[in-house]
Parts: sequence; C-alpha cells; structure tokens
Amino acid sequence: TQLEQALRNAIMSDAVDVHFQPIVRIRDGSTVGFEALARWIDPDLGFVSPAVFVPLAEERGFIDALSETLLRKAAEAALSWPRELFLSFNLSSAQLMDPGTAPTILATLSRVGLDPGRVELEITETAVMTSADTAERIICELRNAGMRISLDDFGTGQSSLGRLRDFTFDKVKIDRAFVSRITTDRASEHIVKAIIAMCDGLDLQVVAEGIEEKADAEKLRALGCSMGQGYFYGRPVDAAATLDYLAHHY
Ligand code: G
Ligand code: G
Ligand code: MN
Ligand code: NA
Repeated sequence: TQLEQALRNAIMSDAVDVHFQPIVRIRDGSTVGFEALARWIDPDLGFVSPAVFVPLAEERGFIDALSETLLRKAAEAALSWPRELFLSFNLSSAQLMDPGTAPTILATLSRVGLDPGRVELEITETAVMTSADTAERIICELRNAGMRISLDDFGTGQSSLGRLRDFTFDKVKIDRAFVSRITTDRASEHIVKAIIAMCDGLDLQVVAEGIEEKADAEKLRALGCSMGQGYFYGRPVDAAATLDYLAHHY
C-alpha cells in the first residue's frame, strides 16, 4: 500500500522522528524522566499517528527496524539532557514475542552509549498476555541488564491483577481513561485510589497519565500518587524543544 511504502521510505531516510513528554514528581512538579513518542509527518499523507503506523509496521514485519531507529534517536537525545533523567520507551506487542528484542535493544544502547539503567520500557497488558512465556523471558533479560519495566495503559487490558502477581514490573502507568475523570466521577476516583494502594503494597512505582488540569494533579497528590504525566505538565515536543524545556524547568 501507499502508506506502507511511505513508512518504509521514512524509516530508511530517517524521517520518522521522536518527541518527548515529561514525567514529573507530582509533589513538586520536578521532572524525573521523559516518555519517547514516535512522530511522523509524511510530505504527501501529512501527520500519521503512531497508533496507525506502529501496528502497520508490526503487521508487515518491520517493527524491529522502526523501533531500532526510534530508540537510537531517543537514546541520543537522552545523552544530551543536562541531568540524568530516565528515558521511557514503548515496546510493541510483536517485540515481546521476538527473542531478538532484548539483544537488539542492548546493542542499540551500547552503540549510542546510554546506560541501560536510565531506560524504562513500557509494555501493555495485552502484549504480555499474547505470548506469556516468551514475554516473561524477554522482560527478565531486559531487567537483568538494568532496565526497568512499566505496565502501560493500566486498567484497560485483560486480567490486569493476575499480571501484577505473575510478572516482575517496576512501575504501573494508570491509563488516562481513569485519570481524566478523577475530579468529576466518583467511580474513577475510587479506581485510581485502589490502584495506588495496591501498587504501594506491591512496591511498584505509579504514574498517572493524562493529567490535563491542575485539579487532577491536586487530587492525585492527595491520593498519594507520586508521579504524573500529561498536557498539564507538558506536551510531547521534539528533542530541541525538550532541551529548552529542561532549561526552564527543574
Ligand atoms: O503519542 P500518541 O498518540 O501519539 O501515541 C499513540 C500510541 O502510539 C500510544 O499507544 C503509544 O504508546 C504508541 N507509541 C508511540 N510511540 C511509540 C513507539 O516508539 N513505539 C511503540 N511501540 N509505540 C509507540
Ligand atoms: O499508550 P500510551 O500511554 O503510550 O500513549 C501515550 C499517548 O497519550 C500519546 O499519544 C500522548 O500524546 C498522549 N497524551 C499524553 N498526555 C496526554 C494528555 O494529557 N491528554 C491526552 N488526551 N493525551 C495525552
Ligand atoms: Mn506509553
Ligand atoms: Na498509556
């Protein structure tokens, strides 16, 4: 298809870019890390969402090439940050079924010279479900190399609680579907509260995603949520704008 060919060309010509969104400590608003988010603007097709081109790359078997380019760019950017903030990088479900994933990631980080200890990998419950044994081995390899694993979009997948018991994660990211309604919907507030309490008990760090309003941040702080991410703190921006952001935020 036209889209597929355009994406292949974009990967080869290094035209797929990566943006960064701050993850902050809610207590004082200080930045602790950034999530890397793929961005692609095709000259003909215009903006194409990663929600479209990541699944396409998975389906057509070139997610490895795409992901490697993105990780390289993200890691290079992270090296230029003035402080040792963590880099959070999304892995797709296909990558959690491929035994080559951990070695490829480690090779890329080693080539760029970024310490794996500064890297977190975001995976979804659905990805872990699809191929549990392979996923578990890959997660174990990545953690042994010093990387941390975040469970992304928490609360929206299947059998979430069982995953927390069976797998070793470091962090849970509460899906914005709950966070965005936290001040207006009692059910969402109770769900978020329960997730935070559970994570505390399991020694998991917790990040609330999709914080758009000051009131959301205040509510989350009152509920004891330590980290947050969302438009209220900062939108995803390119590497240069990220350096500018860091020059003006602590
Ligand atoms: O930024 P946002 O709408 O644009 O991202 C849409 C979806 O694409 C999210 O689910 C996000 O996790 C995913 N995504 C963004 N960047 C990457 C990436 O580099 N790799 C993978 N696998 N998914 C990504
Ligand atoms: O699935 P994942 O959590 O990786 O997706 C991250 C997506 O959420 C990206 O598309 C990012 O642009 C988007 N995002 C980040 N912060 C906010 C926010 O405050 N509100 C909304 N609506 N989307 C957000
Ligand atoms: Mn994510
Ligand atoms: Na998410």
